[in-house]
Amino acid sequence: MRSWPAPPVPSLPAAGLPAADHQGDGALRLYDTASGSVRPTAPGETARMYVCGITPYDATHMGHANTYLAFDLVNRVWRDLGHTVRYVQNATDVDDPLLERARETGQDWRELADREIELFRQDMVALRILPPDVYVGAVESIPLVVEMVERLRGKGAAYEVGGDVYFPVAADPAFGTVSRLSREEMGPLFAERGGDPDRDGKKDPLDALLWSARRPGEPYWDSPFGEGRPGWHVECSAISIEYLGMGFDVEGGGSDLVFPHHEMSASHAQVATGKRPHAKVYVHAGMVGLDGEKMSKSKGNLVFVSKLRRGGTDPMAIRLALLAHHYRSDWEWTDSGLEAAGARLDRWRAAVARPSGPAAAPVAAEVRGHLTDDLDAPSALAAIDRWAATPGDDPDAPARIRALADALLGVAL
Ligand code: 5CA
Ligand code: ZN
Repeated sequence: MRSWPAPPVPSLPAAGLPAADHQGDGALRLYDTASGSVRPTAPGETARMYVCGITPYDATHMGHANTYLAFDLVNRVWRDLGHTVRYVQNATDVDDPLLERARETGQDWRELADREIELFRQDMVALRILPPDVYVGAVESIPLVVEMVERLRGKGAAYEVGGDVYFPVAADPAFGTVSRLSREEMGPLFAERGGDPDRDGKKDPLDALLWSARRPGEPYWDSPFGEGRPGWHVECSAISIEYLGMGFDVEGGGSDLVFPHHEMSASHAQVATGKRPHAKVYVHAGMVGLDGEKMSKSKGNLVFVSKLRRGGTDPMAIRLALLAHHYRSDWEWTDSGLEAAGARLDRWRAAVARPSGPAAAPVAAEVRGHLTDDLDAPSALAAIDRWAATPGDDPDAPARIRALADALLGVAL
């Protein structure tokens, strides 16, 4: 599938040491859900990242934008540290919610998916989110999924229930190590997030669907285990290991994907390949809400990026409104937050239009220090606020701060 065009990224003076030297201190450190601690990432020259993409049945809302922005910071910080970044993202372009929405609204599911993916691309371009190197849909990845299910079947890690194929979680001794949840905690989340704990014939209520048998009126594909379509978790397992291999640096998504999605994807991949781990670090962005509830397509309480853009909101103000919150916190979208971001954008633009300002190098060091420390964007913004509010006589500083905000924060001034 087509990705989207990349915005230019200025390279900053005195950017990081060669990537190979970033073993500890200088490295990007991120909170890892699986270990419950902040850990250094990407020791190698190439940093490899997989981020779960949208299910394209509605437009990009602020929750999505916040999650993709968090991983855009990871991408930008790694590049600044001298890494080459290999970034892979999927789009779940066939799944229950998409087919339901298409049915309800009388649209062709493929047209709905294509249209929403195109709108997502435009939103990502407007927000200056760096594109994935591989942007790939579930439909075009069906041969990979079939191959993966075959591998699992070959290892005795798949069984049939009425034509559907399930993954027995008992096959993975490491099951549970991504989310670190107890079985009691897993049950309700599994049911809430697409699982079917009560299905008769399953060996364990938590066993996950790998392949869903053909149902009347729904799209299907042929496979050695019958006509049907892929389960959700196996889509991200198959795509991530095809394009990144096992043990890639970061797997990312919103915190609603910790369990079951990232847990199951890791288990499928680990059992199919006999290797561990699926990802070295599992990183999760907080949930953005509106009026006390998680913003979600199913709840319908949405603020869309495209709608604000059409109303004339500067996408850089949207970006700053999101960056004002730490990526791991749960927070509520408000009009006043957006207004404050617009005012900050005006202040920064006025400050970089000055003939001179305070020296840029200490600000760059501060911004880098905050971002490498688990992406502390709010503190990075505060450092630029202080620069903007202080007079100075360095004539090079305004252009340097402009490049700094662009390269590391993705904010074009
Ligand atoms: N296609 C799957 C992932 S393979 C999916 O979860 N799609 S989604 O469209 O529902 O969400 C896309 C991304 O946005 C996911 O990483 C999800 O965790 C994140 N996300 C969804 N809602 C919110 C929210 N309210 N706040 C923050 N992130 C969110
Ligand atoms: Zn996913």
